[in-house]
Amino acid sequence: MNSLSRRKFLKIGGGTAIAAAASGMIAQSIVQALDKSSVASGIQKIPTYCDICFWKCGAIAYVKDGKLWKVEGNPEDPLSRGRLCPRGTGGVGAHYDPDRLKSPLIRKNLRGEEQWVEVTWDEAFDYIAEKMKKIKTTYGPESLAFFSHGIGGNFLKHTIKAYGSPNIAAPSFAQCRGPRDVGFRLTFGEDVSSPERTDIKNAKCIVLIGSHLGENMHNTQVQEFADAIENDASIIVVDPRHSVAASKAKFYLPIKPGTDIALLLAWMNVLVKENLYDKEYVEKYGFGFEQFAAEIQDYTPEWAYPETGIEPEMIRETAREMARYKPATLVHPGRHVTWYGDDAQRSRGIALLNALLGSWGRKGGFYTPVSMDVPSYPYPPYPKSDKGKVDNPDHKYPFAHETITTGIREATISGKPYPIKGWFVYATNLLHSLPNEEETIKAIQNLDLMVVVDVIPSEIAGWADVVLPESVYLERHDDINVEWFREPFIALRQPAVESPHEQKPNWWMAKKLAEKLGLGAYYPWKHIEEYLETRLSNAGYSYGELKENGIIRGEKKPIYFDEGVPVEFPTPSGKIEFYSLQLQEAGFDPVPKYTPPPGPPAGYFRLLFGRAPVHSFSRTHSNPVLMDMMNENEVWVNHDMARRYGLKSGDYIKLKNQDGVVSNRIKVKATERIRTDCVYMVHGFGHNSKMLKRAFGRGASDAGLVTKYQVDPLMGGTGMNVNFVTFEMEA
Ligand SMILES: Nc1nc2c(c(=O)[nH]1)N[C@H]1C(S)=C(S)[C@@H](COP(=O)(O)OP(=O)(O)OC[C@H]3O[C@@H](n4cnc5c(=O)[nH]c(N)nc54)[C@H](O)[C@@H]3O)O[C@H]1N2
Ligand SMILES: Nc1nc2c(c(=O)[nH]1)N[C@H]1C(S)=C(S)[C@@H](COP(=O)(O)OP(=O)(O)OC[C@H]3O[C@@H](n4cnc5c(=O)[nH]c(N)nc54)[C@H](O)[C@@H]3O)O[C@H]1N2
Ligand code: SF4
Ligand SMILES: [Mo]
Repeated sequence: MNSLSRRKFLKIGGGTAIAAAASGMIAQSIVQALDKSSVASGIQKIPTYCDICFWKCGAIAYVKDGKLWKVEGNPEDPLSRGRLCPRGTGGVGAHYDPDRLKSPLIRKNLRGEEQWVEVTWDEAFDYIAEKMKKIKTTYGPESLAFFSHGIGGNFLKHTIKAYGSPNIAAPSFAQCRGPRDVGFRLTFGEDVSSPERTDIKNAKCIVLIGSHLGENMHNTQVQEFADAIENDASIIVVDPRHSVAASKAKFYLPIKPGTDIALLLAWMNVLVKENLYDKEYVEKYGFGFEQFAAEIQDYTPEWAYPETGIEPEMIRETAREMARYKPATLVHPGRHVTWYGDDAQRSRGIALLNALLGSWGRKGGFYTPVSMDVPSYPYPPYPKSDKGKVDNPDHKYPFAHETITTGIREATISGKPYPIKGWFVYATNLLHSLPNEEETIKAIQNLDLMVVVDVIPSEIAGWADVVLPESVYLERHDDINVEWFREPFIALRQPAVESPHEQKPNWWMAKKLAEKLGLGAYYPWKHIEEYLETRLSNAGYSYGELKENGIIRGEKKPIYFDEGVPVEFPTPSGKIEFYSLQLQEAGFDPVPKYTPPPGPPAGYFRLLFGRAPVHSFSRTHSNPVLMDMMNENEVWVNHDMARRYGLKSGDYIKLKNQDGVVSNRIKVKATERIRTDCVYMVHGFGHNSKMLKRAFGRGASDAGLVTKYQVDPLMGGTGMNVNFVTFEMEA
């Protein structure tokens, strides 16, 4: 790829100079507009790490004359390699957002009415502590559940564990990457974790199955993807929509949505039949290969063609292309994989395909991540719960290895296996992240206590009894990030500026609340810096050095089997499980099987959704810098379909789903770049929280249309690509 097209790719996809300059300028004008007074003169550079998404890129915050000026990548940081994605660059907008929560609030009227009384922190904690004590004495401490997303939840999690609840969940499992991790665990005994252990930069062939890198802006992956493109890696993209990544592909396969298992089986069939797989690797490390080969022998490309819409010759050619570059062929495991409810088995199919190509543990495939050894803080032990967790009664989902958010929601509605009476929600907008809003609201109505910690008046905050305003990441310390990555390092988040109002950091809230609950013994430290210093000095590192540089890097270690990484597969057989007895014993298919997904009714289209490069989930639409770059979403409609419905790009319509739910108005994008059987929109828009002045009513919410979901029987993940929409024209 020439440098011009690389730049072009990064322009659409990446941490570009252009986007960075633009947001820097916008940020600067906001700084000037919002506050002309100057506190201190000169420029300070404070290293920290980003929190606009959960990738945790090392950053440097610039403070000019006492005011936050801009954020750039920290060149010392292995994740950002000195460059942030456009969202990270726009992170300054989080500090200057005029719609931020300013002080603790207690609900005045009914839940969800968004009527508040401003209170002091003391009043807020007294209220919460009293209710928490009551829940504990009446129902037991397990009846309070904690939802969080991201490293900021660590200290509150500690308080909740000290209080005695094991019910702690994040949407990153059952609404995101859970099925993938289960599929890989069942196959290799380990999961791909986050950041993914994908060796994108050394891959010679990369297969993306709905992983829309370039729109999905996970920084390191996008930078490595650009490197791979520059090194002429062969790219194969499978997506019903011609994504940014697809525009870089040698082979683009516009698959019929929901049929990826059929394609995976056919690919594996070709690799085995044509003897193209890594025989030596499979013989040495594989378990049950013969049974596996027998199971897949009928899944020919001709069989897969009517299911997937992908021509048999294309299936053969792409299988051969993968084999040509093995073991440096990376079939990307994806991340947000909760699509159709058969997701753990689809992910297992991806794991098996990688196993045939010998890419696990090999350069250009999956490396073995390493980390520094930093012991956790020596806290007193937590109380034990006799009741156990509430989310997965009788191990209904036998392979769930994390807590299922929607399982807690179900228990909150039914009161079974035991009642849940309190929700403590930290940094997760459950109304946009869990499927079926109505069920979430029904659960909330059963609660005696609902607390939300947020930085802006999000939809979920609107349903709280108590809202606690947090300092944004550029104003606070958090736990250190001891990352598992291709090289070991530790990163520090530390404040660059003060919070503008009454906002406080999570660690402060967690400690204060614990003290009000009589759990002060769990907080032997006075300030988080004492905690950080203890953790680092116990590990033999200098907190002073970390403060100075933001990053401490360890020595590089081997990360591939050929470099001496011990070859271990922590599965029951100790090998790569081509045939899974674990699955068989639990009553599931030991090798994935394909069941066609129900298609859209006449006049309806499957609703698909994904990411925009400049926004994170539903959390950045109040950020003035990022909203300046994109302030509403569009619905992609195939241009022939658009013509049939008399629609053209720029028209506004509403989307109505199979259950009669109608969205906000949304702009049409008529395009050749999507199949005729589906439509696509960016997730996270369509806010209806009244206090979000800039974001309110802009674009439509995919979450609102996701009333139906298909639960994964292996692990309880919620497949959300099972909703269908039709068009309602504007009158
Ligand atoms: N319909 C639909 N549902 C989805 C997805 C989808 O694409 N479509 N994606 C799924 C995926 S992959 C994931 S990972 C999840 C993500 O789900 P969530 O993590 O719930 O993502 P958000 O909706 O952005 O909610 C984040 C909340 O944290 C708040 N916040 C931001 N910064 C801070 C902070 O510093 N402190 C505090 N206390 N709060 C903060 C934001 O204002 C926002 O309310 O959603 C899943 N659900
Ligand atoms: N800018 C930005 N980047 C982000 C995030 C963000 O909020 N903003 N969030 C991060 C997080 S937590 C996650 S989990 C990831 C999510 O990003 P990814 O894991 O890369 O992708 P998904 O959101 O699962 O899928 C979206 C893509 O899948 C395609 N697709 C839909 N149905 C099918 C199907 O049946 N088959 C195939 N083959 N493809 C299909 C869609 O057309 C779309 O291109 O992004 C991460 N990166
Ligand atoms: S990927 Fe972007 S938003 Fe996420 S942490 Fe890195 S710079 Fe921040
Ligand atoms: Mo995610």
